[in-house]
Amino acid sequence: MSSFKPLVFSGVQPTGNLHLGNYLGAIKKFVALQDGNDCMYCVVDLHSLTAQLVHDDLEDQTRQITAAFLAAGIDPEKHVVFNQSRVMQHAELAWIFNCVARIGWMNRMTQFKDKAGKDRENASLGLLAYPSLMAADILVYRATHVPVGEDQKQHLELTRDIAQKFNNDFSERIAARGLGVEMKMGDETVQGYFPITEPVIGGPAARIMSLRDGSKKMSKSDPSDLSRINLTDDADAISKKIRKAKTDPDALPSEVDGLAGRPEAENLVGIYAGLADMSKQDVLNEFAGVQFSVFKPALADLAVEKLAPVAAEMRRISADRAYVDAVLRNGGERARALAEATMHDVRSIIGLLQD
Ligand code: AQP
Repeated sequence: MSSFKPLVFSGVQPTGNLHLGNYLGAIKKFVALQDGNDCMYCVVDLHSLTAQLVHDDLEDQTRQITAAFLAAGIDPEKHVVFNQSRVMQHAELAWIFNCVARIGWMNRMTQFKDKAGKDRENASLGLLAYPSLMAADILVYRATHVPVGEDQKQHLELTRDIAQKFNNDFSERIAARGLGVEMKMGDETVQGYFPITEPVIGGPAARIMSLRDGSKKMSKSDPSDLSRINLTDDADAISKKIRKAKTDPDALPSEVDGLAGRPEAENLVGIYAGLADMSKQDVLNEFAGVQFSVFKPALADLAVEKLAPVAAEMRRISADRAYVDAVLRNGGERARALAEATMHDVRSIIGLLQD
């Protein structure tokens, strides 16, 4: 009996300027995971329709995210970089998962509640079904590991629930076709067609907060541009936003415990740690007792040093539209072949006639 081949998958929506949260929480991890793993990184353009159907510049936003992947260091020769809508099998599997998942599961998703707001009845059906499409993105490649920020944890738990229900509901048919793969579930060894995917979440920057409000996550859709550092910000903008970041009047503590109840201070320490590849404690070892008037300029210098080369590379790559399009086309072809192999099995397991 075989076991699942390790495969990393993750996606980013083309819904506006990438910010430091996307970079530290996700893209930097994508780059690190390239060594020693097969990886698939996707611009999830179909997801971007769930909150807003009409976009003025979806094609360019898709190219822009692709340029950010490449500028950050993702190698499109060794790994697969593509846009979701090129591989129609994502949408096909999402429909099947809509029939696997329960409405109650979707209703519990905090991202749906946040994004739908008070006017839930008027939210798109796509926004409610978003996690089902996300599960399909991952499972159509039978990916085993998914690097994401902490805000996506609940969606990944739902992906695991969907995989498990599919494996259970179709267990006999999966076994009859010899399509079961062995995996560990706690102390038990079970068989299933889909892996129970592991989230890769963690580190000091798994949840970067708004620079204006330490209780809200840094987000593309925050109306205040001062709340986030965009990957395309120049040195002056980065320094200004860090200078204006909300803080408290106290000096930095010597221990991580001393950051409890100080969300803005904890956020800036986390950003420093994420940019410098240090732990929060390492940062405090260096800056214990220091006032924000000293820490903020040090953080701004570090942010400019780390982000300026990525921004410059993004501009260079974006200018070569033919190259970006070729990367996506080539990645789409590679992804489609893999996704179709899964869908062939899935159609057979379910009993959908096919050629
Ligand atoms: N603040 C954050 N801290 C750490 N990680 C974050 N991510 C997003 N915000 C933070 C991670 O970035 C990846 C891509 O996110 P996405 O574009 O697919 O969706 P999102 O989470 O909806 O991003 P935004 O910026 O918050 O957009 P809006 O404003 O539209 O909601 C994911 O891995 C995510 O966890």
